[in-house]
Amino acid sequence: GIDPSKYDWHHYFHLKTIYEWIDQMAVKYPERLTVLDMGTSTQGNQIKGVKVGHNPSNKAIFIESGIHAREWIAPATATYIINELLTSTADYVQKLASNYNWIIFPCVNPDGYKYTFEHDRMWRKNRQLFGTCRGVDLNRNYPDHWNTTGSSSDPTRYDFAGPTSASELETQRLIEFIRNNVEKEHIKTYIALHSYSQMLMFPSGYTKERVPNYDDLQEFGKKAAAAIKAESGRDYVSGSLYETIYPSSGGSMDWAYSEAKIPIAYTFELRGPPDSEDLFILPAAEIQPTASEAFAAIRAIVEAAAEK
Ligand code: ING
Ligand code: ZN
Repeated sequence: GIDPSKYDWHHYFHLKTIYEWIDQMAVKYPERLTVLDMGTSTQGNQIKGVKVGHNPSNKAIFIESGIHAREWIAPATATYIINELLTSTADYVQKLASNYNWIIFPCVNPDGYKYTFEHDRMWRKNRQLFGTCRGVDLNRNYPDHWNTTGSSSDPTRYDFAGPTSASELETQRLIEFIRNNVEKEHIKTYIALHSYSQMLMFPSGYTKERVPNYDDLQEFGKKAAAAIKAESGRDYVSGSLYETIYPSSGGSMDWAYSEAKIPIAYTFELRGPPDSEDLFILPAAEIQPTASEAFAAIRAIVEAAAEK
């Protein structure tokens, strides 16, 4: 690992370094940052997160990233947001930091993330063993219309939904954390970070049928896409997940929305590299602009929802 004081948004970092950086930020900002522990993964790695802000009457925004191991831009974006909330002197960021509590878990698939650094850059799933092959797609393992569309029962596949719904420890840890905290922390917004495709998607993933607050989610999504366009000139498409990317069931966002009843839920597909074969390998030079536009989109969603 490296010295965590060298942590920045011009490089991608190992799990260990991300966690050391979190611990260091907790020492630096003890009044505003609390380190959270979701428990351990299949291979015994910690699922560490943070809570920024602790006003008990504030609503909370929950951000999950790194559920897919190879999408390195997602954890990098999550740590960027943590850093902005703690260090930015911009008026609008300070308002976001004082008006909301932010619960952020940068790496909800730590075994997979480590594996992409040590063995296979293109690994997606967790590392659970099934005979001669490994891995459940954790974003197909959630208990909401599990394995009904856009997932596989074949453990050799990249979109293997698992042997049963919520079979994986990582899934169970997140479900348990949300169940224990959704009311206590007033979690009203759930954001899942992925790459690549430049999309801002809301439920449902498993059906084309519209959710009750479809119009609101569509409106906030359009405002978020406009915020990105204004910030970086990039075009992001917004819409329901089913209609925008591909039908798929068992995703964390669908579960958070329909089972945990978090009314504002999005999955962001962040940037991929231009003209490349390896669309998950975003050059490190693009971390900063990608993370910054994602934060602008989250801000737009949060502010649009507050006006309702
Ligand atoms: N895309 C997501 C995936 O899991 C998604 C899209 C999100 C599907 C939420 C289902 C639920 O396939 C990537 N790039 O991982
Ligand atoms: Zn993904």
